[in-house]
Amino acid sequence: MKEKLKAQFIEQYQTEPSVIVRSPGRVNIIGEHTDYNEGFVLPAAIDKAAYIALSLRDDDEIHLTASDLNETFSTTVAELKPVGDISWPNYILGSAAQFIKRGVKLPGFNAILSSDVPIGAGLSSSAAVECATVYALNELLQTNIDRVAMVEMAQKAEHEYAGVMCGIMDQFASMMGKKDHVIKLDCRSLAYEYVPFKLDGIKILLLNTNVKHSLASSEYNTRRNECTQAVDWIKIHHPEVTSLRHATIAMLNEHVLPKDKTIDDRSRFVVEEIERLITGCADLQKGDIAALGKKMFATHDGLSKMYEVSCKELDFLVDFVRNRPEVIGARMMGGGFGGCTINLVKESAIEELVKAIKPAYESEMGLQLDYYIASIENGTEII
Ligand code: GAF
Repeated sequence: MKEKLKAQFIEQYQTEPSVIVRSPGRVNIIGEHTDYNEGFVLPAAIDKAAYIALSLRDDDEIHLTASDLNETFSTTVAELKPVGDISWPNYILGSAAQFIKRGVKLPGFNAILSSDVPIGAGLSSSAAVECATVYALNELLQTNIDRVAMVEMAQKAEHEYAGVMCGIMDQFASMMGKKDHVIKLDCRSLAYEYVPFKLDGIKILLLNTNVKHSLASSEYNTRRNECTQAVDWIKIHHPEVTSLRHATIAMLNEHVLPKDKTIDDRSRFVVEEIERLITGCADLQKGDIAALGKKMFATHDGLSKMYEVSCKELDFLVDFVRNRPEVIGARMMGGGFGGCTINLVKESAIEELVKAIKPAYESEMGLQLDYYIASIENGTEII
């Protein structure tokens, strides 16, 4: 990838890139829609990544190329703003804009982007680009911003330039990932712990529905607002509760359920999911993978029935593997409405499983099923 990007950069901009950065996509073992509720998540960076080659310019022009799409985009630092009709420049421009917001004098730059994180697959292809851009610019501008602050800048890029009010999980996993470890992240304090994740004979199998329903980002923002509404109702009686992280089932029974069943379902899922993550992470640390796997199925059911962010394609894939002894756990992953399921599967049985599920999915849904065996890798780095 390094040599390929370098050659493309020279061809496009007639100079060598000053830096090439790799930033990975992510999986999340358990803990979905908990990050923006100040709960915990358990993600890891994977072997699929975005790569950006970048050089600063002497003027204020910004020239971008998406090499996989064969598209270019140009603007200037003075005119930096979100672009309406295409999405990929926004991840780079939004990340660059964060430097200006920090008072850094940003010159123009040339960049080439390439990525093998499938788009719309729930593997955080956009966070990977944001983290790669922030990291590359931090390096070249010598701004010495620490990694966690860069995570926050990348998250703001998504809020301000892509319009998705995401939590911090995806950018954190991409930037902070560690080979063969998952990250137990407290999204309130940003305290984190690396937990070993090397399971004998078990692999992470991602099944890509190849569908991304158009409501994904609007429904995401709606879920956030629904959680805020629940907190507002609880706060009237318990002023110390400022997020669902500190809500209890008893509080929901008393102050949310009588008001609105849907908002109760949403917030009940989140309160249960935070608990599931804590106990599921303890299962992992004890080596009780079967118990963790059961919780993954429970997470899927909650996301599907209470949080209502699944879809028929994701439900089909999870139901198909539910009673197969070779599948330890499975669930939809990420924001929802399409993308991948994450499956913990006995390595020796993966081939057979794929042979069975692929034609079943394709004939039932009329869509192609792609699959990847993900390995857990380090986070953002210069290559
Ligand atoms: C998306 C968001 F970007 C994350 O912040 C997180 O909320 C996730 O959906 C759901 O857990 O990936």
